[in-house]
Parts: sequence; C-alpha cells; structure tokens
Amino acid sequence: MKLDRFIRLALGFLILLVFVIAIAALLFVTESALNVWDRLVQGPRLLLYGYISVMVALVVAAIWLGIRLLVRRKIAEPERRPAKLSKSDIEARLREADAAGVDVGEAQAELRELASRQQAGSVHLCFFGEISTGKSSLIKALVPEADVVIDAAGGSTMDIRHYRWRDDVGLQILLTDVPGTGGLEEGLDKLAEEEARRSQVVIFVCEGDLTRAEKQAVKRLLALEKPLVLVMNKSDRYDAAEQAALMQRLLDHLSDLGGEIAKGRVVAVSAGGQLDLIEKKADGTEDTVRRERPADIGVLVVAINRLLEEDSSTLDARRDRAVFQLTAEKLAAAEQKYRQQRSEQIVRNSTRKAVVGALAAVSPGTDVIIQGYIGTTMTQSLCKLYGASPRDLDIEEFLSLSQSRAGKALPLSLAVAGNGLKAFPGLGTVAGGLVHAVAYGLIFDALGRSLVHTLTKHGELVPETAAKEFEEGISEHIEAGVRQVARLALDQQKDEHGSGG
Ligand SMILES: Nc1nc2c(ncn2[C@@H]2O[C@H](COP(=O)(O)OP(=O)(O)OP(=O)(O)O)[C@@H](O)[C@H]2O)c(=O)[nH]1
Ligand SMILES: [Mg+2]
Repeated sequence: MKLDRFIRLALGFLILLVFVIAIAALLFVTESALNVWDRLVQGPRLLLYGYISVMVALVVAAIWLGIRLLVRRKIAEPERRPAKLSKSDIEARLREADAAGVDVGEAQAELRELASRQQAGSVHLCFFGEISTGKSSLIKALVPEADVVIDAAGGSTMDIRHYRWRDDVGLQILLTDVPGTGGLEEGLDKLAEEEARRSQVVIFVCEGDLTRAEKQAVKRLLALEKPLVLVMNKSDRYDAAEQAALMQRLLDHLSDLGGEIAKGRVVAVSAGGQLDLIEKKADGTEDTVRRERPADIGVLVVAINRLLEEDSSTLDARRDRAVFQLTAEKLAAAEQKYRQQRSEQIVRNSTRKAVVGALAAVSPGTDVIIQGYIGTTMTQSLCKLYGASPRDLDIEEFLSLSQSRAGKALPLSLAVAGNGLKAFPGLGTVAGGLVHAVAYGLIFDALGRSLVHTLTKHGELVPETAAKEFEEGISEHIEAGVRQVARLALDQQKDEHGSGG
C-alpha cells in the first residue's frame, strides 16, 4: 500500500521527535546519574555501599516480580515414583496422604503384612498361573497331608492359602496356593497377582507353550525382579521329543521377554493327579477305575533348592521392594478415588451456592456467578486438590475467558433447565426465577465438571486450554447435570419456604 505524502511527513516528524526526546532523556539520566555518583563518591563510604545495595535489591525485586507475574509456574509434577522406593519414602507418603484425608487403610495393610512376614522369617513360594494348570496338584504332591482343593473344572481355588512345606535353618518355607488367572470370577486375577508380588519366589505353572496372557504375566513379574521358576506341568501328556521342543520354546520366550533365567529354572514335571482307567474284566465286561497318576516333580524340588541356596537376604530385599511398590500403587489408587469424591463435593457445594445466589437475586447475571467469589473459590479448591498451583492471574483469566462461553450457552441451559424441571411431578407451572436459578446452576456445574477433566488430563491450569475445553464440553455437561441441579434447586426452594413460613 502506498503511503499518503502527509502521513509520511507526519511519520518522519514523529520519528525525529522520538529521537530528540530519547537523546534528551539519555543526557538527563546520564547527567543526574553522574551527579549522584560524584556526590556518593565524595560522601562517606557507608552511604555509597548502602546506595548500591538498595539499587541491587530494587533490581532483584523487579525481576522477581516480573517472573512471578509473567512466567507460568511449572506445576508440581504428578509425583514421579523413584525407581527404588524405600520404606521411609513410602511411610512418609502414607502419612502425608492420611493427613490429607485419603483412605490409606489398604496400603497400610500391605506394610503390616510385610512386617509380620519379616518377623516370622518365612519364605513364601507362590504357585501362580492360569486356571487348571495344576498349581494345587503340585502343592498336594509336595505336601501330601495338605487339604488342597483339586478339580478338573477350572477355577477350583478361590482364595489364598499357605501350606507349611518344610523348615530350613532358621527359615520356614511356605507354599502359597492362589486362584488361577483367566477364570470367570471377577477380581481373582488381581488377588493372585498381588499375592505373587508379596512372595519371595514365584513358581509359574503352565501346561505347554505360553499363551499371550501368560507371557504378559511373566513379563510383569520379571519387571518386578521376581525370582521365577517356570514349571511346565502335565508333561505326561507329551512324548520326549514334544517335551524337548516345548522346553526350548519356553526358554526362547523367556529370553524374548528380557528375563535372564538359568536353564535349571525351567522344568517339566507331572503333578500326578487322578486318572480314570478302563479295565477289562475276565468275563469280558469293562470297568472304569480311578487311579492316582504317579507324580514326577523331582526337578522342581531341585530348582527350588538351588534358588533358596541364594542369599536369603537378597530374596527378602527384592520381596520388600516389590511390596513397597504394591503399596505405592494402592496408595495412588486411594488418592485418585479421594480426589474424585472430593471434587464432586466441591462442585456440588459451589453449584448449590450459585443456585442460592440466583434464587435470591432480583435479576441475576452469569457474570456475577462465574467471575465472582464462588467461581474463584471453586477453581482454587479444585486446583489445590489436583496439585496445580496457578497464579491468581491465571484463575482470573480462565474465568473471564469462560464468561463469554457461559453467556453463549445460557439459552441452551435455560431450555434444558425448563425441561428438566418438568420431569419433576406435581410441580405445576414452573416459575421463571426457578428456571433461571437452575440454568445458572447448570452452567456452574458444567464449569466444575470441565475443570476436573482438564486438571485430571493436564495436571495444571492453562487458562486458554481450560476455557477451550469448557466450551467444547459445555452442552454435554449441562445435559449430564440437569437432574441433580434441578433437584438441588427444588430442595433449596422448599427449605426457604419452609423456614420462611
Ligand atoms: N494329565 C495331568 N493332569 C494333571 C496334572 N496335574 C494336575 N492335573 C489335572 O489338572 C486339573 C486341574 O488341577 P488343579 O490342581 O485343580 O489345577 P489348579 O491350577 O489348582 O486350578 P485352579 O485352582 O482352578 O486354578 C485336575 O483335573 C488335575 O487332576 C498332571 O501332571 N498331569
Ligand atoms: Mg487350584
């Protein structure tokens, strides 16, 4: 675009003027600086150093203020777990969470169980594997007097049981039977895997090549540094060549999964169990007889003995670490649950206050609601709950960005509120004030729900992102909250009439 002659002249004049002012200012500043400097140098030393210190302090304060105001504070990282948790780490975290109101009961129970096992000096060998691979049968073969449930139908073991096998010097060796994984009953897989993590050694029982689920389970256990013996049970079903091929495959899987496991720790056995045989009698008729299949588990005993020859303190230390990690996971789950419950409470309380405010106001406006005290407190509380520490400016910016979005959603919110109130029988004609109060409550509720999503997802409050996510989800949130908010407004109104009349 070509500039007009007049504008160009004016611009030239302006630039000249700026230069003149700049030079004059520079001269003025230099002169007064030199002046001050001269006087300072001639004056007492104390004054000079004092003056310099004040100047430095002012500059530092200005930089600090600038940073606080302009640079977004990095949010406390969602706590990264240190690679190796120690007892004191985990205890400190438990105390902190407990003080914050988190239910740490399950996590604490893990530490208590660990302490009692440490005190008893017991070594636990956990028989772990898919259902019906013969875990209980193996335990029965090792401890014949044990009262173990064995059944051809998968899912026969439903709980965790410990059987005393033998005592080594100063050690009590226990065999743990756990439910098989991959069964129909819900929750048993978790029960079994947690118990495997609490034991010093896992005897992983399979009955042939590993399934995909079995490979994943082995991988998880190896990642926990769990000492493993991989047992292929029911080897009586294979001939020598098949057995050798299967053993090679198992070794290959282990090395694929990153486990450096000694060859002697992969064994093929037969737990025995019962066998139905058809016998021909002398008169030519046939009869079914039940026989005990002979057990062949010598190699398993050898493998276990070798493993136990290792320093038992190493086995214990590994077990302890695995339990600390299990405890940390349980704590994290409890914290998540706590946050979810607490955030619902915060949003509900704030929504109630918004409804009360709207019911009381003669002509309420969304601006007062969103950007006012209730909006600020709700945002602050939710941020604190999720460990985000935004600057006050960020909260203000988020609320003011959300304001226009809330305004745009008001017609929808009013319509949804009207419909929602109609769903309550016996209400008759709905007063306009009530519809408005519910509509404002809905917007507020949507703001809270959206903020919880945002904080869960990002762990911090970035005003533009949070406001954008509020806009994207607002209609969905309004629909989702209508029953609850309408109920809340009606109860509120009833209360007021009740107390007023
Ligand atoms: N052929 C053969 N069958 C076996 C062997 N060991 C166990 N069985 C049979 O496998 C079936 C399951 O045995 P269980 O010991 O109950 O297996 P489990 O792994 O404890 O099963 P869940 O507790 O349900 O997970 C039973 O019918 C046993 O008789 C074996 O070495 N060879
Ligand atoms: Mg069993």
